[in-house]
Amino acid sequence: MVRHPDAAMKARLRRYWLAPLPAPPERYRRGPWRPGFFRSGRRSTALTARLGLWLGLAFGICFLTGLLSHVIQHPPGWFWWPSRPVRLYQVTQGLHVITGLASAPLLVAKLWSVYPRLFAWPPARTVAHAAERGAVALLVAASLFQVVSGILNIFQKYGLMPFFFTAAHYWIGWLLIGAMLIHVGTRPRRTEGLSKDRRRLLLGVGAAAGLITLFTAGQTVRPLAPVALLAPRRPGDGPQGLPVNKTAAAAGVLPLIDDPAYRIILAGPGGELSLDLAALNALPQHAAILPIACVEGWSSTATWSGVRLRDLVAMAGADPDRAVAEVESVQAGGRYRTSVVAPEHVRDPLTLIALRLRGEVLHADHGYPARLIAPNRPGVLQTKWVGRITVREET
Ligand code: HEM
Ligand SMILES: Nc1nc2c(c(=O)[nH]1)N[C@H]1C(S)=C(S)[C@@H](COP(=O)(O)O)O[C@H]1N2
Ligand SMILES: [Mo]
Repeated sequence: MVRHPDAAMKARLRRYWLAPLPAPPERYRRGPWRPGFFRSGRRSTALTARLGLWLGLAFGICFLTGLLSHVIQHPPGWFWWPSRPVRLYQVTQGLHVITGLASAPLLVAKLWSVYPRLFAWPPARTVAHAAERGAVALLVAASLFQVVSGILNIFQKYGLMPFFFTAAHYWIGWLLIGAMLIHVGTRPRRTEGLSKDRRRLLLGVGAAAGLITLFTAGQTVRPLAPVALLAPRRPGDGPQGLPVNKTAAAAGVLPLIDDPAYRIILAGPGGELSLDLAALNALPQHAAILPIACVEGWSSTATWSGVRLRDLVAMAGADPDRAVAEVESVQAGGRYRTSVVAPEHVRDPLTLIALRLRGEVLHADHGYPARLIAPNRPGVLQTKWVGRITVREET
């Protein structure tokens, strides 16, 4: 019989892939590797599968909303992000953190339900089996990393993370999703129904997830603010009833913003203008009700008022319907001292260089003398203590 070369190749690959690996000597089979070491009647494939389904959904939502947050902050050329609905980012990032937090008890329960398999004997039966277990190990590590690093981030425990959170969390998000897809493709199928006992356990895990949500969602869902006992921030905390991420003192801007020589330099095709506070106040003032929606998952809405960015863009000699503005803070350093405002947002009449918050002059910590506030943007892009605006027309 003549074999097709392709088939021969496949057969050979299959042989290597499924070749049995030698088992380690029996005398190493000690401790948790002993047969019959684990006995809990509650562990079951049905339970594991259900937990996995919920966890998979939660991680899927985290991945998509996280990726969205990433491209909004680092827009690739093809990406377009609208300025309306004004609360869209508030919702997607709120969902990211809410779902992420709710996934913590699911992850703990899932790991508890499968950890005896860590001690399978023999550790790897075939090359395929070894690869599958490797993917699971990666999945477990990446899941723990995402949930733990995410929680440390929202509680601002940067000292406990000796790496740049955003980059690590972003790349491990990809790793997690990749490992999860492999796992979904190779996992054992569900075989049994859920016993009463296991159903009760599942309910308990669901209740834990629900309580965590109830006690944290108030950082972005206003009606739940009074019970946001576990949330790092609540919408009404802080000066002028709004939380602060970086204070004026921490940013080192206090002497600069109180200086009578404070100006906004407005640079554009028409040249450079220097606007002091009196000049800014003499321009037409407009109000906008907009949230600050921090990437860390808290948000708070207030009435802002000040000068429309599109009016300033026109003063700089550019067409406000197709201009890009770079807004820079007087802050000397820091990752968030500048942000780029794309045409969609420049054009929007709700995009303001705000001078007031809830009718009062801005508090120093909220960006006095002037700060950017625009609809549907992450908080990190709402630059405080504005010192320069550079306008160019899109070609
Ligand atoms: C308790 C769970 C989680 C919390 C509290 C959390 C929190 C956060 C926070 C605060 C950010 C914003 C980072 C920043 O721009 O400063 C973020 C971004 C992100 N998260 Fe999570 N996260 C969690 C779980 C996950 C999971 C499970 C995934 C993926 C499977 C994920 C994927 C992402 C991605 C891709 C980003 C964008 C990173 C970037 O801007 O470059 N997160 N997350
Ligand atoms: N210049 C400057 N602007 C900044 C920041 C900063 O560190 N420096 N932090 C940003 C972040 S992360 C958020 S969430 C908002 C918070 O605004 P608020 O402190 O007025 O609530 O300001 C943004 N503007
Ligand atoms: Mo933020």
